[in-house]
Amino acid sequence: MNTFGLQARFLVPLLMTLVVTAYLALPVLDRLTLRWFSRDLNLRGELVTDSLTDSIIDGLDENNLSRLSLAFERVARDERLVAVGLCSPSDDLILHTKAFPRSIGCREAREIAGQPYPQIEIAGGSVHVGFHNISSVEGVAARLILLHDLSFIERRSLDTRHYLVTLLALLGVVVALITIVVAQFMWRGWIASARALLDNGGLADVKTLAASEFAPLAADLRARLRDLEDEFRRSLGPELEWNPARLRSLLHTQLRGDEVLVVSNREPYIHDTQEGGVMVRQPASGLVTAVEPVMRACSGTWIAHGSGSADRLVVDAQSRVRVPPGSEEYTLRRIWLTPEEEQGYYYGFANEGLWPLCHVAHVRPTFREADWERYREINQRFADAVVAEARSEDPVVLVQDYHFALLPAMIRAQLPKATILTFWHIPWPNPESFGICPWRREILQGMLGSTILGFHTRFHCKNFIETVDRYLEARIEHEHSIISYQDDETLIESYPISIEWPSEKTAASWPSIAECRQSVCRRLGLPETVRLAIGVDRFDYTKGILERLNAVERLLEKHPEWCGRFVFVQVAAPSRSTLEEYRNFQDRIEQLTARINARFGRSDYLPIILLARHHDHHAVTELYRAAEICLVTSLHDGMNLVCKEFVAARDDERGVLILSRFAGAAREMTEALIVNPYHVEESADALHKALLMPLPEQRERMASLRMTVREFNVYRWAGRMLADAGRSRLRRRIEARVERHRHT
Ligand code: ADQ
Repeated sequence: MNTFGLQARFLVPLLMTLVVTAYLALPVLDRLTLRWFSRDLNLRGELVTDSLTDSIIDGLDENNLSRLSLAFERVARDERLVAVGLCSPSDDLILHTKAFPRSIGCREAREIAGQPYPQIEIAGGSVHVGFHNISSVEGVAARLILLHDLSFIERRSLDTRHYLVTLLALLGVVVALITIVVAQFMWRGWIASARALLDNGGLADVKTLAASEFAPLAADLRARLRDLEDEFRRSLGPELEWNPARLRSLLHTQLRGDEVLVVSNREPYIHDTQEGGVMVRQPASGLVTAVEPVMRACSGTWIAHGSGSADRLVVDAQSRVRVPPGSEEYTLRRIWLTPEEEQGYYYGFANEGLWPLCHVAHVRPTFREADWERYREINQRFADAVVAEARSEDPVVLVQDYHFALLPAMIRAQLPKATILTFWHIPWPNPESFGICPWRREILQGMLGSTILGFHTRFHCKNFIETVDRYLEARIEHEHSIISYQDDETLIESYPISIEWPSEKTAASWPSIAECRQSVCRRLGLPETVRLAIGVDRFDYTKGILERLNAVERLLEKHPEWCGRFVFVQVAAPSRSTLEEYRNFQDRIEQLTARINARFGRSDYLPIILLARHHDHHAVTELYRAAEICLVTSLHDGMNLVCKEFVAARDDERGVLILSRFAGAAREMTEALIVNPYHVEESADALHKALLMPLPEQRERMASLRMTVREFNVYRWAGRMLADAGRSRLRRRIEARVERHRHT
């Protein structure tokens, strides 16, 4: 309701009250004035009687009524006195002035004068009747009738009415004006306070909120707004929701069932020999988590490095195998690499060169000529595989990540009509940082073979465009984020990656939060009262695991009350362990964990539990649901999917996410406690705050985070990219048709 509505609500009853008051008050006022005037006229009558008494007694004694008559006429000249009459003691009218009405006799006059309002209507209007004794020494000598004009009283009463009505009207106007002014001020102040609270939202300092008189109101208001937003989104319903069905329909309508190929280094399923048999597992990788649902939806071909020990055993003659095991929804085409090739292309150039080059984590990139050569060769091998797998001249090829910077241009050289979508899963640095790469031009040229080049954030897009501007002769349309390089156009766009939102069936299959907690506590030998925080990562120096452990140590230093009550569980899957940097990193984490545990641990308590192994999806979900806090403290991260998985697992809308500002996810997940992981104090304080966070605030933040992740899910990520690809293909088809018409 706006301020006018508010004022109207107040003013209408006020005005009605004034009207009713006037309506009731006026008759009372009339009676009151009449009584006052009656009293006044009686008094006046007494005075007139006193002044005439002597003349009357003398006149009666001398029987000289004509002199008396003259005296009466003189008195009756008073404008308020209408007539005068004189009665004998036996009530006979013996003398009267000319205007005395015939209808009134002495008896009537006596009767009327005895009433509370002694008045009577005569021809000239209403008159007040006074009946006064003229006393002499012998007793009552006569009685004097005085008829006073009442019309002036009516005039005065009318005047008084006017005054009263004017006064009430004025009062009404003044009160209305004051109300409007006060309401305006109050409304503005109220709105400002409410806005301030709402702007601060869930991130407002708790103390400020508590201090504010609006705090309870703001909480209600926010809850109501969230409900309204919920209702709104629900009302839009499936229209907005991205799911496999919508993605499939998009593939069929916009890409008309065109062929889709995915290229990534990591394969989505790894077959390993174990205990004499073959077992299959899914690797711990954000990329696989993200792209797998897309492939399931469009049943294409996924080309990847066959890295499992039993991979060759399960493929056909063309190195193909149908996956996922059991449901077999798409084809996995494996590419074989020798250990030397893998060393140079994957560990060497991609992970010792490009990975640290793109992540600002203060680890120096290493560039070796031999690694670069391998990288080129393997990119070419994958490009050849794409061409071999393609059944059409213009397939849609999704190239994944920094292992294949050269692939887009290599595919373009063989399949010029292909639509190539490259997605760079890691950050893109600024031109200066990227400039230290000896093959910077080749890498940029390779990437610009793409039709569409995607990054997680606009910031990474901007860095890439500036890098091209710095090192290549390219035309850049900043307005449309399009780079034209050697006859080809590349659209640079941001597509924030996400996870597959768990279906109702999946969520229903999860054990309850209490069961997850019990099971995790039992497994780790913890009391169920423990306050649990978790971290889930690959062992990678960009993930900020050391910084996280330092924050836990600082928390226990600053707040010793958590000692014995708080446990941090770090799940870390070994990763790239053949690289020295990664082995050292894992050692440092183990040493730091041991030191902190030695410092704060007791015989029955360790503040940090390090689980250095891969966990299956079920175990990771169980941990997400058991914990109260999830710590994501990446020093630099393209997006980070762990934080989104944690939020998706919390269908109880509880739990607190602590998220690094340097993860791409921080741009979307603003309701998390955002921290700078380099600032140990800030991270420790966030941990403390998370441990103390009231349940309503947890719910509020978590509900909002869940809404975001649910809506911006992986199908949307893929859908937006594929829709852009569809538009680009349509445009090229139309251009080709126009071109044909020109030549015919
Ligand atoms: P990653 O660097 O691999 O991905 P991230 O996005 O956090 O990082 O994904 C990790 C995935 O592995 C998650 O699905 C997680 O559940 C899983 N995982 C981690 N540790 C595990 C463990 N010990 N056991 C089992 N599973 C584990 C890269 C970029 C990211 C980007 C993704 C997707 O570095 O910034 O978000 O690609 O684009």
